[in-house]
Amino acid sequence: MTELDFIRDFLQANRKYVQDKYAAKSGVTVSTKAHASDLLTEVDLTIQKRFVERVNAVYPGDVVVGEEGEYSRYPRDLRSRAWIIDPIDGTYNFVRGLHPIFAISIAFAVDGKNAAAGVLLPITGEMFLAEQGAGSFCDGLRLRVSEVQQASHARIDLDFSGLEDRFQFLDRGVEVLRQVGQVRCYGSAVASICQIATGDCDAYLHMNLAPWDFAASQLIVEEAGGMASRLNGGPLHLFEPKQGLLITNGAIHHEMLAMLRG
Ligand code: 2AM
Ligand code: CA
Repeated sequence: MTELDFIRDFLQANRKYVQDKYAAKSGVTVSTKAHASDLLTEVDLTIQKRFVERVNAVYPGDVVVGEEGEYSRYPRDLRSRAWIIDPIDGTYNFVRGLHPIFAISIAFAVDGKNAAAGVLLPITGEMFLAEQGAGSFCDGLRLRVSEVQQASHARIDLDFSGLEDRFQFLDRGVEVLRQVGQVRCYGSAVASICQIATGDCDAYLHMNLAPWDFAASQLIVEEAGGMASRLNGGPLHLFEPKQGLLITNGAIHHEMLAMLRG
């Protein structure tokens, strides 16, 4: 079994649990984290706990990095075999049900670099899988980014974690709003970034994301021919403190970078 098989099996095995919880979400336990709209549910905790148990059983000694609790820290040795999980990305969407756009995101990294990745959108059932150097796929179909060449013709997605991110966006990113063709804001970094890989979206911009928010979808986009960087154009390394990132179809990357201040 490869690491990609392990990821696929875990996602398949947990889809029904998440669907059932979403269908009965008024009964799901919800608490808050950093601020009143930073939510945590029993589903986030259960998925992460199940994943840790599976990794410990199949790959003892591997490190798990996850959004919740004691797992939200980086490997002591960055060369370790590491699994990076966001048990539910788009937790707010899950809880409010305004838009059933949320995802389970899992990446496997060696030496601080993504090697395999899987993302499941439990409601639609779409599953994105990628392996370094072997392309990315959604439900078995090979993915390719869009050929949009100009930001003025592009659809870009944005998200904000909280108020501080919005203020930062006003300082650094407001020129994007003046220049790009279409703007969307869905509240799930993982789901939006995967849409760049399918060619439906051309860029994603966020001022402040952690590795579990982008690790898997970054590989999925890169393997579909796209590009990822920090907001200053520098490399997007996995285990760095939370900060901004830009992921695009590649063709509009430099034009988008030039719109960002600071
Ligand atoms: P999450 O749902 O897993 O928290 C838009 O809100 C995007 O930013 C989502 O992908 C969300 O991931 C992420 N995000 C990161 N930090 C956040 C925070 N403190 N509050 C809300 N969303 C956050
Ligand atoms: Ca997240």
